[in-house]
Amino acid sequence: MNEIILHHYDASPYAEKIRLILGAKRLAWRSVQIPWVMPKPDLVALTGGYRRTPVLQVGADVYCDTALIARVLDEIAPAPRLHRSDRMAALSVADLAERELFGAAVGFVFQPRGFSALFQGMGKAQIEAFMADRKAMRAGGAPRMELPEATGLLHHWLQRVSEHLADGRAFLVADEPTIADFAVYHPLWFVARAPALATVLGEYPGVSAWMARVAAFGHGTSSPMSAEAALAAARAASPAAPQAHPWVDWHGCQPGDEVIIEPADYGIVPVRGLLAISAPERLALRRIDPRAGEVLVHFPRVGYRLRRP
Ligand SMILES: N[C@@H](CCC(=O)N[C@@H](CS)C(=O)NCC(=O)O)C(=O)O
Repeated sequence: MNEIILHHYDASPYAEKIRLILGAKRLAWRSVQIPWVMPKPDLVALTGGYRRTPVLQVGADVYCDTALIARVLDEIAPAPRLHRSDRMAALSVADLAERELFGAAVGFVFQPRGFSALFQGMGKAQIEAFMADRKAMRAGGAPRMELPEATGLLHHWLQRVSEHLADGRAFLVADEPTIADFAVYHPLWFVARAPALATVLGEYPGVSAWMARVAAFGHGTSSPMSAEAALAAARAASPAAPQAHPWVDWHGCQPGDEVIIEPADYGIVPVRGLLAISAPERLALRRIDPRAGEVLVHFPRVGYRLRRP
């Protein structure tokens, strides 16, 4: 099998979600560090425009969004299986955490006491570039949550998780970890990274103990890879056969139609290509890039828009 390549940066909570899943599954992977802000020319050569973090690459298949990346990792390494159709509670908690808790954590950390951790080691120009980049990334999408609402929602989640864990269970939904554990964990990890704000977690010892159990999965075995080597790996490989996925269509599209896919919430950069997969849960575009060669760029269906150019 082609190597598992994660394009990410250390401070990204969504990347931490995937690094921990790689750890829980004891996988070996290659680590490509990407910039925090645009431009990201090497990443975009693979994705066709998608700029969010992280992105998973397996040969010439490029997977955008952690909702899909987590499912792909379940296919590559089924134990522990994080998504099970008989565990709808796990899937629903994960979806809700991505929608509510992540926004609350970001709104909470974006306060002066959080900036010191977020911007550690950055100069004034870098901080300004970061703020301008994130403002541009949210243009046309959902605004960042205001601090009082973010604080209230964060406590709401912490209280709820704390009460849920009070019966002594090890993980949120089952005896083993599910996708719910990783989706709830990564926003709290983002809060925990800011020492001046992490005290909020100390108010919920059961949550802190559960966080330690999730953190103990570690990150698997990673070794660094350059962006150039990742592009060479894409050029050397062929994308997986799209026929493995059933074709369902609610857009009036045929295989090979030229379409655009973009996130529906923020970081809305259109990716243009030929529709290759239109399955119930996922979409993929075929594109040819001068640096990456022929690649298949995959997206989850939920949370993304498909339209004609
Ligand atoms: N729904 C996406 C959200 C990813 C996301 O928002 N990632 C943040 C970093 S944690 C991001 O892309 N920030 C801007 C950037 O890295 O350029 C996913 O699950 O992958």
